[in-house]
Amino acid sequence: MKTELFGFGAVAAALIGGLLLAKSVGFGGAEPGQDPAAQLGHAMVGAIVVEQAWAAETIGDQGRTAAYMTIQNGSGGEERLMVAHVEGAARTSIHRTVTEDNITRMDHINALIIQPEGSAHLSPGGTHIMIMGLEGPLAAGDSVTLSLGFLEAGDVTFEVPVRARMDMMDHSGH
Ligand SMILES: [Cu+2]
Repeated sequence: MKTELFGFGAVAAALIGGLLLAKSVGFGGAEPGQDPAAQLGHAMVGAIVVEQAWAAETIGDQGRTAAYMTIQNGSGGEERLMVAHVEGAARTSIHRTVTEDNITRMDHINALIIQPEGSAHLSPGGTHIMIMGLEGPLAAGDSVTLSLGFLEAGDVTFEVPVRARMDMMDHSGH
């Protein structure tokens, strides 16, 4: 009698557990990759993974800003970011910030090298995608369409969120 009760309890527990499991699996199954907001600023092409990409809001009507991101190269060979383009911008180029003798300037670089199994971090005050000649202002909450062209992996186009400038002490001009 006792064992039967135990047996029933175990079956009931398994049933309830199974239902809960089925429900949570079903719930989770509908989510991955379906939420466009979760994909903002993320892209994959070939062995390249771009993460946490964002563009800074514009200041006034100067029509220029910069985009930042982490680019991971999963291949065993060197990769190069050759070109970038932002929809609605006249010009987009790859810049690095250089400080010499307390003077900070931006240098255009022809290609951003990403080491084999390495990554490149584009961040305020460092290497960035310079966006110039924007048709209109960009505000936090907007998004822009960014295209990146890699020598080996090819091209990828994705949406990048526009965020407020977090570092107001950044003197690099954007
Ligand atoms: Cu720049």
